[in-house]
Formats: sequence, C-alpha cells, structure tokens
Amino acid sequence: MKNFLNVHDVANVEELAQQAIALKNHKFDFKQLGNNKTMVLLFLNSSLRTRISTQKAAQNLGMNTIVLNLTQDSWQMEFEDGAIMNGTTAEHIKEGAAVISEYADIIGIRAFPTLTDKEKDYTEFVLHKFLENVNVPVVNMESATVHPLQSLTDLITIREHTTKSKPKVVLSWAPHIRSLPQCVSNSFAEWMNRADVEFVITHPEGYELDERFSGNATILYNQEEAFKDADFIYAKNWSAYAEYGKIIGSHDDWMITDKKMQLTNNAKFMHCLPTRRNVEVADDVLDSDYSLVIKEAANREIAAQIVLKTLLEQNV
Ligand code: SN0
Repeated sequence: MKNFLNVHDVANVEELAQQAIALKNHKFDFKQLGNNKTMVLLFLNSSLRTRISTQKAAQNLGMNTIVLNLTQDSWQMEFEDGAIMNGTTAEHIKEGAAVISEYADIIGIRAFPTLTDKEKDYTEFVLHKFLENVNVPVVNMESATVHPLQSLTDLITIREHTTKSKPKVVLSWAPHIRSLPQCVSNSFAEWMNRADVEFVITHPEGYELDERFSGNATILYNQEEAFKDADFIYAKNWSAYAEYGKIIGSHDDWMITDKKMQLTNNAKFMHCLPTRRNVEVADDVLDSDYSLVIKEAANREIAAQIVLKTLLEQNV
C-alpha cells in the first residue's frame, strides 16, 4: 500500500478488517515503528472523530502528530495552475504541499466536495493537487467522493457483531436539512461490494449514487421492503448525484425509527456520525441497545492504526 485513498489501495478488505481486529489487543506493541516519524493532519473541513482517532492511532504507533486547520490557521491556498495570485490566495499548493511534505512522513488530508462542481469533485481535484506535490504517503480523511477510514471501520464493526458469515447489510438514505456529500455512502457501497455480505441500498428516487460506487448492489425505492431480514441497517443522508448536490423534495418519512427497525431480523443500527437526532434518526434508535454508533466510532482508532501501520511498514 503506497497511499490510502480509496478501496482500490486495499488488496482484500476482509483481510484488512481482520488485521485491525487482531490489532485491538496489541495497540501499543508497535511503538518502535513510528519512532521519530511525524504525521501531519490537514483539515479543510470540520472533524471530531477523524481528528482524534487518527492522531490517537498515530500516537499508539509512536509517531508525533501535527494538526493544521488549513482554511483557518494557514495561508489561503491557491490550487489552480497558472493562477495570477493577485487576489485572496497567498500560497500556491505547489509550494504549500511540497513544504508540508518536507516535515511529514505521512500526510492525512480532509477535503470535502464543493457539491456545486461535479466534475471537479468526482475527479478529486483537491486531493490530486496534494498528491502531485508531496513525496510521502497520503491518507484520505474524507475527500470529495469517499471516506475510506470510515468504511474500513464499518466493515470491522460488522464483522465484530455478526453471527452470520454473510449478513444482510442495508444502506438506507435518511432525511437531513442540509446538502451533504455522497462520500460516506459511495465509500460504504464500494467496500460492501467487496465484502462477503448481501448488500442492499434503499433511497427515494433521484438519490441514485454514481454507479462506479454502487456497482451491482440491489437498489430498492421501498425502505420497508429493504429492511426485511436485514442484519445491519446503516443510515446516512446524502444529496443527489444526478441533480448534483440537490435536496429533492421532502422525505421526512424516511427517518429511521424503532418501528422500522422492528421490520428487520433484529438488526444492529449503524451511522458514521454526526447525526441530526429526530431528523435523520429517532431518539429511540440512537438510544437503543441495538445501536452500534459509539462502538463504531471507537473502531475508527484501530481502522486508522492498521492503515498507518501498513503504510509505515511498507513505505516509511
Ligand atoms: C459529513 C458528511 O460527509 O456527510 C461528514 C460525515 C463523517 N457530515 C456532515 O457534514 C454533517 C453536517 C451537518 O450539518 O449535520
């Protein structure tokens, strides 16, 4: 593994999840690996879990960590080649990324989509601008189209809580008041399509994901039908891909409730967090015994740690 950008950097998703589970009781056994090594974490957007769990993972491996909120604490960055920088941007990505790369052994980057420029977002413009100008491994901490640290976490969590070798996993769209990225859902879909699960996606018409991510998953427009026999319900809002970045109509009745969870095969509930209570997910689901959301968030640490461990062993 040279970088951890998306599922294509992983040879076998189930094996990586098993390695992460095995690491859980040996978190501090590899302190030497990161000795005198530094991870720089660059945030162009807000973060709670990613920021803390990735730093913690790096520190478990003996690394130093430096966090930079690039849009607040640094110079405003220019990404366009050939730009005449007589406006608000003070530093070009060519120098900015190259300099950061001099100080870092691994770089983590969070750069959300614009949700207005589909072409720029789906070619991963910002992530690629960094990649072009650094010479150390890069970890995607949620980019314009995917969130692979979350998806690895989700597979780990499913494996820890399944009683079946091939559980039925349902990704359900849920309502929200803002336009959100498709990243978590795209990524979850491409990981589930490579995992040993029966994978179903349910959403209102118009919310089809890019087929490069949804692949051969079964897509149902009827949420209640999709929930039947489910072992895991994974809820997430996303804005439309076709009508890019838009919220289409009102679908308040898609909120995940305990009543809907009763249609499943005693399914566990998952969400990447943050979630809007009683908009996306009802209190009675988030506060139930079958909710895995906190355990899932806790697993972000071992997901990040197995990725950083692999990068350190293979590159740094
Ligand atoms: C992000 C998203 O991609 O959906 C991060 C999820 C890990 N979520 C949000 O931006 C939620 C913001 C809100 O206002 O609820």
